[in-house]
Amino acid sequence: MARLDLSQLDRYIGFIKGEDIDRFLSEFNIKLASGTWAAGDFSDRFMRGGYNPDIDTSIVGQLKRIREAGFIAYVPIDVQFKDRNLRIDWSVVENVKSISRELELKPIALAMDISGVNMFKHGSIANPCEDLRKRALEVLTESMDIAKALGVDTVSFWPGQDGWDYSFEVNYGKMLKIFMNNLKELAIRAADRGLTLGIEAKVKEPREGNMIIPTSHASILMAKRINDELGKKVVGITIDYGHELMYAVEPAYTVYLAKEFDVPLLSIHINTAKTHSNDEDRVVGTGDLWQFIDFLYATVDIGFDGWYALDQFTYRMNPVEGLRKSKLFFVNAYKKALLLYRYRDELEKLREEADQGKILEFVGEIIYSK
Ligand SMILES: [Mn+2]
Repeated sequence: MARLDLSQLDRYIGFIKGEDIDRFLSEFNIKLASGTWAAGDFSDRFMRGGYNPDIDTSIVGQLKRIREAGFIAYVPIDVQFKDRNLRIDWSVVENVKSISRELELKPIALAMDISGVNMFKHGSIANPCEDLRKRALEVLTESMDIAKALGVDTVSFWPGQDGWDYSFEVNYGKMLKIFMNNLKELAIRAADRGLTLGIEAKVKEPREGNMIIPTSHASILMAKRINDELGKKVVGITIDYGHELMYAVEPAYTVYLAKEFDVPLLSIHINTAKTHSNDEDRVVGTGDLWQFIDFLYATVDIGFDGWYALDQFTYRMNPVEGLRKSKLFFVNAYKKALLLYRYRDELEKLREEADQGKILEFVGEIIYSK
């Protein structure tokens, strides 16, 4: 990769910490942001009142914590700018813009997530009720106005409640058709506004059966078809590392799959989950390190130059501490990916020889030392 002078890696021997963390990110042009939701508070069905009930849970409080944790960029959620009737509260938009300037924080995309709006508990643009589908389309279109006002060029849509809990609950064919038609309509509206539309897959949760986009294989297929029909690349995907592990695919493979089918990889959500588990959203880099570094390597190898955004829920940790730890481990894992990439010709040669022992030793030496 021409833009990187990988010989500079020699300056980062051992565990990167302190001021070297930001130096590393800027030196290698790595873009790291945080979702506002990752700054807390966090609640679940066991602790409905939240795990940190004393913190400021407003978007302003979240932005302050993201800044305090040493971040320069963030991704907000559309509903944070809307009132109970889902009308945009422009005073919040203006306030967030001014606080962002003050904190020197930059919004880099807008997450569109209405899965927490009770009215849409049976789904948004694939809701069984036509009136609610129309309303969801309207609400999401209005969200694009927020994106424009914030000056971001990507909206990322995660249809968490569109799906089913039980076998036979829905006609999958009908639901898919409705979803695809409305997704295309959303894409057209995004394009009209100069925005790209990201879609994020997840196999389940909150839906207990499947979500309408259960895997990135499906999101790639959906994006591809709509882009082909529109004759331009409006729809891309967001890969959530933990979501890939939920259905036990190789996350690095998904990165190459999007590339192979010419579907834009618009952003990457990072966190940690166990294979075939729930969406744990734990601190980055605390799981299978080989697999995570392999994933980061894949993003470097395909030339991904977008944002990695923390999508985590560190329930029993102070959110600022959780964000800091993820940044710390992300940087150190990324260094390993770059070290491997520096010697990629050698690695590729070993791969061609199909000598597993040599490949493992080559990779292992970098992962376990340096
Ligand atoms: Mn995510």
